[in-house]
Formats: sequence, C-alpha cells, structure tokens
Amino acid sequence: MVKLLDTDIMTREVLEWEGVHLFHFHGSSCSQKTRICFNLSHIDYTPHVVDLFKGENYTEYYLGINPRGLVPTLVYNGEVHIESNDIILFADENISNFKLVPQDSKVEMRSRLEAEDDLHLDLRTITMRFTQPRGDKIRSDENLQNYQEFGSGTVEGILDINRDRELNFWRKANDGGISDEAVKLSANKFKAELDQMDTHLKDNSYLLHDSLSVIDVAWVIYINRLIFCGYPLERLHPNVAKWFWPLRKKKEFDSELTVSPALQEAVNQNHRHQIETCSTLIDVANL
Ligand SMILES: N[C@@H](CCC(=O)N[C@@H](CS)C(=O)NCC(=O)O)C(=O)O
Repeated sequence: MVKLLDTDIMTREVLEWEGVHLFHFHGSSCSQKTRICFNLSHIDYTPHVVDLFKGENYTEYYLGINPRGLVPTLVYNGEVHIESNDIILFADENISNFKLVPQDSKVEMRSRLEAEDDLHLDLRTITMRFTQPRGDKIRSDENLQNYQEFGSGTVEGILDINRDRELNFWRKANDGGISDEAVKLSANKFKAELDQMDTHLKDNSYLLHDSLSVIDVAWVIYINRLIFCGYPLERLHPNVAKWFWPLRKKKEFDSELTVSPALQEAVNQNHRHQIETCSTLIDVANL
C-alpha cells in the first residue's frame, strides 16, 4: 500500500481534510478504474478534477499532494494514498461495505493487479498514438520542467524513481514520437495476455472466482481503451468480447467511460486518416 508520509506531502491543507476525496481525471484509465470500483462499492467521495490535458498534474499544488504527478490520489481523513490499485484495495478493506476483493484471494488479486499495472506504460504508448492527434510535443518543456522541480520527490520517505521513469517516457515521446517498434511491442504484450484470458473465459464467467471483482474492472478499462484505439477484440478474442460488453454497458461503468462527442470525433478523424495511410493499430502491430 502506498500511503504517503508527512514529509512527502508539501500541500499541507489536505492533511486537514475529512472524508473521502479523490483527485482524478475523466479520461485517465487509472481514475476510471478507481471511480468504477467506488461506484460498484457505493463509496461516496468528493471529486477533485486534475485536468491532464491542461497539465494540472504538474502544478506545485498537485505535485505537493502526489509527488509522482499521477492520478488518481485518494485523500482519506487526511491520509494521502497513491497508486490506483493500492487505493482500490485500501478502500475495499477500509471504506466499502460491498467487497470487490474476495476474502480468500487477496494475495492472488494483488499479484494480478501488479501484472496489470506493469502494462500501464504499454497502454499509454498505444493511447498516445491511436487516439486523438497529440501535436509535436506531447508534454510541453515547461510542464516537464515543473514536474522535475515541484513536490518533495519522495514517496514513503524515499527518493522516488518513478518520476524519472515518467520523465523519460515523455522526453522520448517528445523527441521521436511513439515508434512503430514501441507500438508492436506493447500491442503484442496485450495480445498475449488477452489470448490467455480468452482461454480462461471459455469456461468461466469472470477473471477470478465466479463473481465480479477488481481484476474484472481493471481489465474492462484496459480493453475499453484498446478498442478506442482500434484493437480488433471480437476477431482476436471472442470469449473476452462476450465477457467485456455486458460489463462495459453497466451504468457504473458506462458513466465513467463515455467520452464527449467532440473527443470521439477527433479520434474517428484520426482513425480515418490512419486507414487511408495504412497506419492503424492493426497495420502497425500486424494484428
Ligand atoms: N501506477 C499508477 C499509474 C498512474 C498513471 O500513470 N496515471 C496517468 C493517467 S491514467 C497519469 O496521471 N498520467 C499523467 C500524464 O498523462 O501526464 C497508478 O496505478 O495509479
């Protein structure tokens, strides 16, 4: 569980906050996962929007709360928790009355969620190239400079290496864009994972046990994003598609995943251009 220490937190006002506060962004996959778990668990929270499109995660204020500059962040009675999977597991254990983590599978759940988190930069790689056009510099120099300077730079009292990993990702993407090689590598990691899932879902209704759990939510989010990027789910993984759609349509999911008509149109336009130039996700990753 990543609960920040007092010395990690520079925006001190949050230490006084009562109740459940969630810093999030509508289109962020980790925020979507957290909000959907909160919806399913009937956890009421005060939302605080951090607009990633405007670089609000790189402000002194937000980096003072989350030194990694990532969403989501949970503030619970003055405690600051980061990392979406940790937030969800913490909330399931300490806040919710409707459990999404079966009692007898806590260890396995954690390891499945870690494997999911390991694919996060792969999801970002695909997202940056196959959603709306992102311009020459995906993250401005000014934002990256702020990212390096603001906040304590420590997590649980230790100098945090995650921020450097993030900075490297954005600098590389700014310099050379998202390469075909990177797309291929990332898309094929997902394909391998979804192939396994397809076999499992042939004889099972859910990913773990026989009821909806956090890992189902986590994968609905990833798959929803992959489809948004043009991933051919039905063709490659028909059993996953049969499991995915009924969940995706539930109101607790739909309210968090529906995008604005303007964003959808920007993505559609980008996809039309990619079809004309044979550079869709299917073309690039050879799916
Ligand atoms: N491992 C982290 C990943 C969080 C993460 O990468 N969040 C993304 C949005 S999904 C973010 O804040 N990105 C910052 C940016 O795009 O500048 C978690 O699970 O919370």
